[in-house]
Amino acid sequence: MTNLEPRPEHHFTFGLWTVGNPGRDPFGEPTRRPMEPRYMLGHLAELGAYGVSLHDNDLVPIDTSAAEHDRIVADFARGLQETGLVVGMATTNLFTHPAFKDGALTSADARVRAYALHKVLHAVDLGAELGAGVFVFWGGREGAEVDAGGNALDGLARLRDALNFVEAYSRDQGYDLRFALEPKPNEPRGDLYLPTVGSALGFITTLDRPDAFGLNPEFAHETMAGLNFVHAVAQALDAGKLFHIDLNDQKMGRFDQDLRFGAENLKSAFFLVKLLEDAGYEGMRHFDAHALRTEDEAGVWEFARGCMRTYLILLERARQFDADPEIQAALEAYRVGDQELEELTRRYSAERARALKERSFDREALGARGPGLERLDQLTVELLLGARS
Ligand code: GLT
Ligand code: MN
Ligand code: MN
Repeated sequence: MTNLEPRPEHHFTFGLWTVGNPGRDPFGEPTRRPMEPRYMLGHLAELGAYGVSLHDNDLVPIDTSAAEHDRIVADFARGLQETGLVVGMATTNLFTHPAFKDGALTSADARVRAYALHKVLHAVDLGAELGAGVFVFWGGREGAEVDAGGNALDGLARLRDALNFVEAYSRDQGYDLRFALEPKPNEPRGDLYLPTVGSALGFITTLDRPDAFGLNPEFAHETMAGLNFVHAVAQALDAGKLFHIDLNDQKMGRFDQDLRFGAENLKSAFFLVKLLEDAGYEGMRHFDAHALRTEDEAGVWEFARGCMRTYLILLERARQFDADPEIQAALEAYRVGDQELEELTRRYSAERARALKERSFDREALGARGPGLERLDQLTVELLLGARS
């Protein structure tokens, strides 16, 4: 094992709401005491994190006066300076207050929409002031339990207007912010709008400035929908839209568990780390998860340390995968090249199309070939289990 100590250059960040999660669930009261933001900064810095992310109200309670707001923000900025941590991402809490019970930016009530937009503009100011590079939109209340209100289409139009408004405001202020949509299929609403990475990618193309918007996909969210998170991230990368990522874990088909990274689907976590690193992803490795409700504060820091260690162990395994001669030979054998055919199919021309149509193929031989995936996958499993070191 090489050095598994997290370092700032790994870009590991945690939401204030993640390590600060007090262990409340729909059936039970909190099991842990709330922690002050500055206290969390100290612990995260000690563990080797690079920074934090926050909702407006993770730092500044919703009913704070303007003077008190400035004092809280200045105090937090001092904490950042002292610990060397940065704010990687900022966002707005548009889901806790009852005003948002039937949607925020997509609400059918124009007053709620205006209040939500007002809250986002202030959160954008806060994010810019604290140096966040990415601003996230997670539409936790943007959805419905019943469609009798007919909001599905109108909701998208309202969301589009709001996102365009916020982006134009940010540009007008000269802020250096990129915006990232975070899809989720359900919870807390019965159904959320923009449920998957694919839906969000499609929606972004309808915005005034699609270049300013990307994705903040979350492992748990695609998994809840029964989708393959590695594939979803690959699609976001392919579109140049992976602005940020929420790393955690999740059993398929359950409530949003936000488990410690790698706690459940180790193999997917491995291929995800490999994908991010191979693609040269430069953004934050952001953990949006929390300690189990069973845990005390010591368990919270174990959880945070565990997220980062598992990422680094998987990163080391990815390098081992690349250097393992047997695995590389199996991969080489899996990928069958054919220079002539590749040349013929690379780019359309009338001549190539004609030549391709005239070719005959040995369908039986193609169908008879075993690509060796059982062996390749078993080698991967053995590597992950430490049986190949
Ligand atoms: C909330 C949610 C997360 C989002 C956060 C951003 S808040 O905890 O479960 O997935 O990323 O608003
Ligand atoms: Mn998230
Ligand atoms: Mn989640």
